[in-house]
Amino acid sequence: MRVPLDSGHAEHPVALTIAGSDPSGGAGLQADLKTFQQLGVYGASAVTLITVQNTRGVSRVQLLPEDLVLQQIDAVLSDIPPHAIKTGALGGEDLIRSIAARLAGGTVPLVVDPVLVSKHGAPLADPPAVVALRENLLPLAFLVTPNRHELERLAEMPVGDLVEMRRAIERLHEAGAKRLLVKAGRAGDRMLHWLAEAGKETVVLETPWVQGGNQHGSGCTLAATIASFLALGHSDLAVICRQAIDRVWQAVASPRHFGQGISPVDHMAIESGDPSGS
Ligand code: PXL
Repeated sequence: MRVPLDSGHAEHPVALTIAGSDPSGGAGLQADLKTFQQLGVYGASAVTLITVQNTRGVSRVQLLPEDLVLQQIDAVLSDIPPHAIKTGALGGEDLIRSIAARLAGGTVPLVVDPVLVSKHGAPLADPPAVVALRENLLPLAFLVTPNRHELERLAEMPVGDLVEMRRAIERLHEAGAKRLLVKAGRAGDRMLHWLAEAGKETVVLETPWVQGGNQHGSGCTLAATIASFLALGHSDLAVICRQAIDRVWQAVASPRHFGQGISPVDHMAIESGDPSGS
């Protein structure tokens, strides 16, 4: 179902991603930049870590020095002020705390995709980094977009059923995360996301379950789509999330596949342009 978005305001919208590099182009900052571009948003990026991977797996993860990452962020912020910022894989505890200090007090919406492992299970954040994410970055976020595993790690509790999911979300609200879009899981032939805002009723967003499909980078792409809509000036979060899930899952279901492993999201299949129609 298509829901019209409210009309945007940024004439030349800009989004900044602070994320890791995926040379296969499916996830990480490459996914973010393609998504921004596809949706009519100028993309800037600061690289936090470099993975060596393709669609079949990850063979190396190299964190970049803290000062190098912070200098990239400063270079962009001081020259091309973004209308939205998105974070992905960030690296270690110290870097996460420093990035949070840089972003604190900012006025543009921040979408935090709390990436902890790659699609193939390679760790992209150690336990102290998870604590730093929860303590320092989540309270700054306009929206946090965990999947179930990330929710479990951030809330430090198992999430085996919907009651536990609600409790884990509550814990993250208590830790300062104002809004969460949780990839809640599969229910028959549907996939469910929960949009949870502290003090409000949870909104359940459904999309058809895609068997197989272009799943590599789907989380990054969803968060980047939401960041794009925010950069474009849209503000109704329930509508933004519904539109983003709709469009990303069309690209997951696209018949165009790449690579020999888990195919990346077909970013070119994301329905483009400002969806407000105005
Ligand atoms: O999809 C999560 C993700 C984020 N960032 C980088 C990745 C991955 C998954 O592989 O490699 C750099």
